[in-house]
Amino acid sequence: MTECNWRARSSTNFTVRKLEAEKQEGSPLQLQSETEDLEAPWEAATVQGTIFPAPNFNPVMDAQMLAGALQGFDCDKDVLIDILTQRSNAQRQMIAEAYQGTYGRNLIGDLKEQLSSHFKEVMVGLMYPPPSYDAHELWHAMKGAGTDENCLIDILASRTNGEILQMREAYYLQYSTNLQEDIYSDTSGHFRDTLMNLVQGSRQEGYGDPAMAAQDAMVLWEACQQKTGEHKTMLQMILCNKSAQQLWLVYVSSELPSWDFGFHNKTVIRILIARSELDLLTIRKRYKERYGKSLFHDIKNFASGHYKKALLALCAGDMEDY
Ligand SMILES: [Ca+2]
Repeated sequence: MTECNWRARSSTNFTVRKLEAEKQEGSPLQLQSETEDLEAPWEAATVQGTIFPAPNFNPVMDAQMLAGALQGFDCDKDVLIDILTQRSNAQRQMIAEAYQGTYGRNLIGDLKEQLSSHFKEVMVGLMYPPPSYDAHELWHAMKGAGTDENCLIDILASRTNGEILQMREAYYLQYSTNLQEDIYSDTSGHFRDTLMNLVQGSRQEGYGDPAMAAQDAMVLWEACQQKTGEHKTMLQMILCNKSAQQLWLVYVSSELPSWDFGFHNKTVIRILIARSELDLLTIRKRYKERYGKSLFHDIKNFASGHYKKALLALCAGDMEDY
């Protein structure tokens, strides 16, 4: 049976410094035992991801397969999907190192060059360590005119305090600018107050009660819809006092109905990539409970081609029940 991969995310294996070509000596098995202590049994019982470290992992062999797929006359996208969606993020980092070591080329660069559109977004997104991916998403949510408010709330409300501190560091390293300052200048009013609170990374932690989350979801949804400021106190109380995991349930429950009115590709990609090792299985269950159709079913209907295939692989499951 699969088990919760919470510990993988709680660990510091994903620090942005991994980007700085730090040599990775350990095997995935060592990575797990090293962080064993961080796993709390009640978390394992509550949340479950869909992607796990591949057994018998060989980064050099994966790098060779990817090179073959990327450098051929016609890029073999199935190989990219089979490898990149079936490895943990930590393993993908090792593949990128092996790729660089063997071919002297940057894997993200080659993926960007060879791929296009949403499929490219998924494959490239999978290659970022989580804090860098968050930083990347936040940057794009704010750059230029306007703000992708959903993206800001999604990321800041669903990450743990430790993850927020790491994303701030990654943001600064990648963009040479301060995340708090960017949020402050790109937003306004109560929404800004809330985000500024969240980005402090000093909230209570721990997984919430799902029934409470459903109730909060309604309040939050109303608050977001009306935008009159009437619910601002409630909204701020929820966002700033509840734990990240509780917030995530609130967010998932309140935000996903909008998919009924159109498939918001950026949101779908971001959630599937960021949550696949953490709680995507739990999200799938709640999605099905709440909206009647499975996430798998909706992706199948809305997406197409290799993009669809990659999303379904991350979603990992075609069961009718969820
Ligand atoms: Ca902006």
